[in-house]
Amino acid sequence: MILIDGKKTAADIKAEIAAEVEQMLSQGMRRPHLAAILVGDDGASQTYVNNKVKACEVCGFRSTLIRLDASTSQDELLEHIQRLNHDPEVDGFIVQLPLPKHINEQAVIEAIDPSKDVDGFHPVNVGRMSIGLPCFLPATPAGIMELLKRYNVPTRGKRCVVLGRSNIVGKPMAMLMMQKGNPGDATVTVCHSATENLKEIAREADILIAALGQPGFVTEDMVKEGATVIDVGTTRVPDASRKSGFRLSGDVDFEHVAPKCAFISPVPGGVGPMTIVSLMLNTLKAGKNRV
Ligand code: L34
Repeated sequence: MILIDGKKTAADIKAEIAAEVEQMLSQGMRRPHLAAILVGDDGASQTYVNNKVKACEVCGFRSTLIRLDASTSQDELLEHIQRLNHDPEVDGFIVQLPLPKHINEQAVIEAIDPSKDVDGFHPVNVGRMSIGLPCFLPATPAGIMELLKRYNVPTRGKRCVVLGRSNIVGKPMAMLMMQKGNPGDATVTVCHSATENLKEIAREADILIAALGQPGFVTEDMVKEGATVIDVGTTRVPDASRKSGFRLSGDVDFEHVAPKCAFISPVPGGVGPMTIVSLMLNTLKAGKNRV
């Protein structure tokens, strides 16, 4: 069993990005600049956005964090987005999800200029990805593709099963795994809450990608011997023995599943850090496109 170390891989890539930024600066280009909008005070979102700001520092990027109160109206948020769309000093920006219930997420995503949409959530980028055109790839699926590539996990002709059909992970993940190339060229099945015989389907997977947000959902009996298992779940589970009062739980029962795997990614330290580094790669690309 080989442990897929997302934390180390992300650190390696950040060092590669930092070196590239130094080169850009020496050529008279300016630092890539990422802005992030965080609405409200959800604990997990704050952690993720803080990690993004820290990653910008490591990469040598400029970053701007815009914190808005949970009561911010949709119109106010759209005004911030318009300002960032038109700010020539901002290369790319994100609006951290989820948003408070009174705000329409889709309207917000569609307001972002696709050329600054470093989350890759705008329909223009989603459409371009689906037909293999240059675009910003969504960070979590892109990070998983990078892990499969760097660990030389065979994907061509392999059976890939994706658990979950969200717009930000499941759907784009399936799309990338079926596309031509390496990693890619896989035969993909997507399972969701209405899937019949999910266990049997999961057991056929050479590559199993769990993105449901249900702690411990993937048990030993759902995994084929020698499979590669990628755990996307990061759910905060109450844990009185921790100072924070919670621990992070993946969608995979790691302890019992890991011994059966060729490769497995842990939580934390697997996909999460790669999500952040993919955002850094998109920001680097946006910065280069803009100069
Ligand atoms: N707009 N919203 C937008 N873009 C995104 O790409 C995200 N996502 C998801 C939630 N909402 C978003 C993230 O940033 C999930 N996500 C994310 C980012 C980072 C981490 C996990 C999820 C992460 O850093 N995980 C660490 C542990 C962090 C902790 O201590 O809680 C890990 O090792 O898994």
